Amino acid sequence: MKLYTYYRSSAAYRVRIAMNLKGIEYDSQAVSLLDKVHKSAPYLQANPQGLVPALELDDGSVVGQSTAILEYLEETHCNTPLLPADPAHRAQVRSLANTIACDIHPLNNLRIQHYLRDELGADKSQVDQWYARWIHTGFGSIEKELGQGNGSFCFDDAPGMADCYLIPQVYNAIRFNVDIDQYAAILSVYNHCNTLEAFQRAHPDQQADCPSS
Ligand SMILES: N[C@@H](CCC(=O)N[C@@H](CS)C(=O)NCC(=O)O)C(=O)O
Repeated sequence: MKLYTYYRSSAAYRVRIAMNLKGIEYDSQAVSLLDKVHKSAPYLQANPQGLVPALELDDGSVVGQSTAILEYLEETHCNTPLLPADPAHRAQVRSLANTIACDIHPLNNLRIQHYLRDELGADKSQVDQWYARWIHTGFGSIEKELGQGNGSFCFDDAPGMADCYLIPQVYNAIRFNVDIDQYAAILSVYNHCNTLEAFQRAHPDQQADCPSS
């Protein structure tokens, strides 16, 4: 399979973690958001949504949307499940993942930041304020949910689907200088997951398209 990815894309980072946890080999095709390659005709032909990531399957078809990709991988590579067996537990994990995928990430996406700045005239401090607002709203509830856990992973004692979403979102919050020191449970999971090779290999700094300086 071929993953259309960008080193700093947190949605692509989710998929990289999941593929590593599941031991799936894949080729990477870098799509530079900085150079607007995601809006180029060849990429739009492969993925008309014009977003990263997208996964080209073995039959040549291309799937966009990280959640759809993760569900596809979960269904086709069930030997290493990232969702718990119990339906109520699966719902809890999906609920955590959706807080990030639906309630944080789409509000802070690159195109939203561009829209705020370029079309609504927001300055940098206003965009930063917007960004931090939605991190704090989402992290506030996630922190309470994780506070009941063991501090190693989002759910139970193994890395799973919610960790695939949380770790890239924490990375982004740190990158955008949001003060997240108050979220002890989130930081505990973040630090623990980052000791694992599957998470380390998926890290933006380890990607072939990461600039050397
Ligand atoms: N809901 C989509 C979001 C994908 C997405 O927004 N990707 C970002 C990078 S993390 C992107 O391609 N941004 C380009 C843009 O905003 O123009 C998913 O989960 O795959």
